[in-house]
Amino acid sequence: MSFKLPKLSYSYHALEPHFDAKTMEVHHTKHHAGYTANLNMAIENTELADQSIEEILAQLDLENKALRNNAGGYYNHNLFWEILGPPSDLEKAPKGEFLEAINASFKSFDAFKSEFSKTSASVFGSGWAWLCSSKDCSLCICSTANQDNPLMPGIGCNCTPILGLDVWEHAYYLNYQNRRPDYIAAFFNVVDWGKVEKRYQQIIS
Ligand code: MN3
Repeated sequence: MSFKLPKLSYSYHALEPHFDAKTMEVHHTKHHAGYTANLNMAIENTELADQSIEEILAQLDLENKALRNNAGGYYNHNLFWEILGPPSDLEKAPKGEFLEAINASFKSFDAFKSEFSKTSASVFGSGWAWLCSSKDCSLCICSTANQDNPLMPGIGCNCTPILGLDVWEHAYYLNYQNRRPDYIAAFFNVVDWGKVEKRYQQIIS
């Protein structure tokens, strides 16, 4: 079995003006495709070849740099594309018991956005910011370097990601240059909270 680059459920233009089409296309067809190809090379003819990406990440040897970077890069981008959507066709805010969980963990949705933005802006160099959920319904924000993610053992972020923001320069430099805070603000216009809630429900159920 080998991993496949997922098709996006929207066009490269669909997230404009927040995420531009050229960045989306290069990000998906070059960066994500590269992680996918290199992940497949790293697991070829090993006992990992029949495992799910979650299984590979859960038992990852952090010293295996090729696997760490590319299994992480593959999973992280899958999640990233999944929770985005065209601004005209998405749920703009959390609702119901998911909103209650956000309020319980962060006081309010606005306070969550502010803390998540601060964490994203503070990642030094390349990495990701995450909103994670535990089985007890509590939520937390954390960040990881490079293509690491909270599913990797001993990474210091002990829960399951339901939303992630790529803060590598390749995710925003064409449109925003060095203005990462503007990119972070734009991100919130293209998050589909219905998709994030779906991931939340899978973890707590
Ligand atoms: Mn990326």
